[in-house]
Amino acid sequence: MTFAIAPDVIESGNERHRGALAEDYDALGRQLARRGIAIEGMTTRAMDFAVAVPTWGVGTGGTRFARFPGPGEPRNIHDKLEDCGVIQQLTRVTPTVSPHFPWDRVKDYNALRQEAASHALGFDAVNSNTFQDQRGQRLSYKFGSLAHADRATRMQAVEHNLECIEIGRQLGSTALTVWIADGSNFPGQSNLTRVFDSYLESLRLIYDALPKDWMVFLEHKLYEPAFYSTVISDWGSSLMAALELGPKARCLVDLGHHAPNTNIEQIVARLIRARKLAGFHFNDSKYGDDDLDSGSVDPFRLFLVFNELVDAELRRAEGFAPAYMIDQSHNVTDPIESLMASAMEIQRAFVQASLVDRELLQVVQDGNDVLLAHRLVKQAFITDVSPILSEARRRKGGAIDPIGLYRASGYRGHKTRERPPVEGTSAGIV
Ligand code: PSV
Ligand code: MN
Repeated sequence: MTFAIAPDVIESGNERHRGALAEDYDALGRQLARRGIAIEGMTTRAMDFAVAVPTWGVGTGGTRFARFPGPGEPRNIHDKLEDCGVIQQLTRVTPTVSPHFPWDRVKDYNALRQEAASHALGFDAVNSNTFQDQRGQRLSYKFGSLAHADRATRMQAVEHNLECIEIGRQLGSTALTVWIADGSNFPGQSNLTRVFDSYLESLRLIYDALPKDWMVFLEHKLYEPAFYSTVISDWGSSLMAALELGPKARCLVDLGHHAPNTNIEQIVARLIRARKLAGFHFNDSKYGDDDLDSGSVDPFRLFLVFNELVDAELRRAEGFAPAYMIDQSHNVTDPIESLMASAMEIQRAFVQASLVDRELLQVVQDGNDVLLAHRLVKQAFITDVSPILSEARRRKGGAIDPIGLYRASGYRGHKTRERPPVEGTSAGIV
C-alpha cells in the first residue's frame, strides 16, 4: 500500500480554519456588496475554474548548470500521477494533467487513463518532444526536427507527432501541443524563409491527421536552445502558421516565451480577436524563460492577462475557449507546493479580473477619464480574494490551507521512503 492523504485528514485540517474563514468571507462579502458585487457569484466562478498541471512539473527541474534532485521525486508517470492527484485533492482546481511524450510513455494507455481516473484526474493537451534525441532514435534532431533541412528527419518528427495524437486519443485528450526547438545559432546558418516553409509542410501532415474534434496548439518561443533565431519565434509567426493551416490550428502563449517587457496581454487580445488563442502555459519570469512560479514575480501581469480573458468570456467572443496549463521548472522548491501555490495564484488572477465593473469601465474609457479607468482595473487587482478561493476549495472538498496541510501530512517523507532514487528519471526539465 502506498501512502495517500486520507479525506478525513482534510476535514479535520479544515476544522481548524473554518471559523476564521467564515469571518473573512463575511467581511469580504460585505465589502464586495458595497461595490455591487455578489460574493456567491464569484465563489461559483472560482469553483468552476480549472488549470492543467504538466506531468513534467512534479519532478525537480534544473538549469544547464545543474539539477539538484529533491527527495521522493516521481520516477515515472505513475508516480507523477500520484503527485498530480495530491495537487488536485488539496486545491480542487487542477482536474487534468498535460503529459509529455516520450517522457510519459507506457505500454497500455487505456490502463493509464484509468489509473489517472483513480486519482480523479483526466488528460489535457498532449505534448510532443522533438527537441531531444531519444535512445535508439535513427536520425538526430541536433540541427532541427519538423523544420530540418533533411526530409527524412522531418518525416521522423512528423511520425512522432502522429504517435502522440494516437496516444492522446486513447487518453481522452483533444489537443496536441507542438513546440519545436528548431532554429539557428549563427546568422547565415539557415535560410529564414525555407525553414518556415519546411515547418509548415510538416505541420500540414500533422494537421491533416488530427481527429475531427481535435486542435493543434502551436507554441512560439523567442530563443533557447537556438539563440540567434527560432523558427516559430513569436506570436506573428505562430499566427501566420495557424492561419495557413486552418481552423483547428491555434496559438499557444507560454508567458515566458517573449522578449522582456513585451505587452503579453495585448498579444492575448489580438489572438482572441483573430479567434486563434489556443491557451496558455502559465509561469512567471524576470529576465527570460525563467519558468518561475506563476504570479511569484509579476502578479499584476498575470492579472492583466486574465483581464483580457474575462473580458472576452463575458462578451462571448466568438471561438473563445482557451486551454489553461501550467509550465514551470521547480528547481529549489518542492514541486507539489509550487504547483499548488501557482494554481491558486492563477485562480486568484481569474477571480480578481472577474471583479472589474466592465460596463462602467467602458463608459469611463469612452469619456477619456484615464485615471478612473486605471483605478477601476487596479481596484480589482488589489482586492484580496483569498477568502473566495479558500471557500471554493472547502466547498469542493479541498483544503482551506493546501500547503499547510500537505506539509503536516508528511506526504513527501512517505514518498521518499517509497521511491528509492533511480538513474535517468524523466522528472523535471533540465
Ligand atoms: C519549452 O521551453 C517549453 O515551454 C515547451 O512547452 C516544452 O514542451 C516545455 O517547455 C518542457 O520543456
Ligand atoms: Mn511551454
